[in-house]
Amino acid sequence: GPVSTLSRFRGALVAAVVGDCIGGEFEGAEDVPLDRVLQHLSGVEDESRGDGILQYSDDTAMMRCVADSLLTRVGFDEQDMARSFAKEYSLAPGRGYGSGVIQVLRKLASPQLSDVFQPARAQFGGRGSFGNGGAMRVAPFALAFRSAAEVRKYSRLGAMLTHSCSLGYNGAVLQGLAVHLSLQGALSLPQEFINRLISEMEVVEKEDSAQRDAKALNLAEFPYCTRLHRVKELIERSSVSVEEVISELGNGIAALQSVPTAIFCVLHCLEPREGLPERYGGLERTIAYSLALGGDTDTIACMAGAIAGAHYGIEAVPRSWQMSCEGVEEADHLAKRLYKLYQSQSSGD
Ligand code: R7I
Ligand code: MG
Ligand code: MG
Repeated sequence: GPVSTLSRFRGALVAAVVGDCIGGEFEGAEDVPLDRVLQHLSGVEDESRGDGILQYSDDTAMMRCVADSLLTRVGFDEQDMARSFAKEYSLAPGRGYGSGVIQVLRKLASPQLSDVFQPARAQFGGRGSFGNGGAMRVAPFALAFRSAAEVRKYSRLGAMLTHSCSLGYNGAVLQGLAVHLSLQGALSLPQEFINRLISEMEVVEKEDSAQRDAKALNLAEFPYCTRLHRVKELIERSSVSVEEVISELGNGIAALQSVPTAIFCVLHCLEPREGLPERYGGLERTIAYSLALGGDTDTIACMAGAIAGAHYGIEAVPRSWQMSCEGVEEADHLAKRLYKLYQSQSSGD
């Protein structure tokens, strides 16, 4: 049946957490044989397995901070969000944060700090981080703001608290827009979905900062658009190997090597795929496929989970998966509260 907007909101945040928790198993693996993925997932389904709950990582920890800050401040407040990140890190530093970002999080804890964007700008010799940490936590922005323009603007600012390189914050913009479109049911027309993302990113990557960073990092102009065109080519093909996906799109910790990849995973798994159980629905296929790529599996599964969850809704996330992952109830609660906030705004577009 049709997926309600509330179900989409809950699906987005819950599937993101589930992707992070379930994906943690293979983080850093080169690529993962599908039977190992399926074995891991059947272990998760078997509630009697007794090896406890799968813990979430920095992806979920920071996403919760974003959601919580947007709700408490009824909108984006950079001071509050920065403090929330810093506090979360100081209370639970062992969640697997990127090795660069922890310096930013320590500086953000200082009460003397007036410009909360400054620590991020000092990263990596002054260019800022291009890691996927801004993108991995961005989903709540798409649940808090109604228009694409607002999602674009605040996804970028939210990412800039830790990622001042345009490759870092533009990855967050792309992921935020993907969740935004998916919440509106746009994945029922996959070609239009990807075309829409390409035209949005054409505008975003025209900016001077994007042009400059691409040059400084020896990348072709319009790096995200280039990858999205590759996504389009890959989904048009009847068969594509994991190796090709990894070499064309990447599976790494850089936003450029993981956000388009997550989008590909969702699009590729809209239909049944060889090697994945027939009983799997699209959301289960998406998570399983994300893990099989290896690399930054918790983050790719988290981002693909957010987009897919917004499309299929909460009903598509298996109960057994939800019960095996830490932080699912909290994510569901945050999603319900964001839904209320969203409903209370007049539609901006
Ligand atoms: O982006 P970030 O928050 O890391 C997120 C990732 C996710 O996979 C999480 O699940 C967690 O495992 O970490 O943290 P950063 O430290 O800003 O960036 C991540 C890594 O990307 C850094 O530790 C660097 O290895 C690399 N990196 C860079 N390397 C060289 N030059 C990011 N930016 C640069 C750069 O400019
Ligand atoms: Mg992580
Ligand atoms: Mg990761």
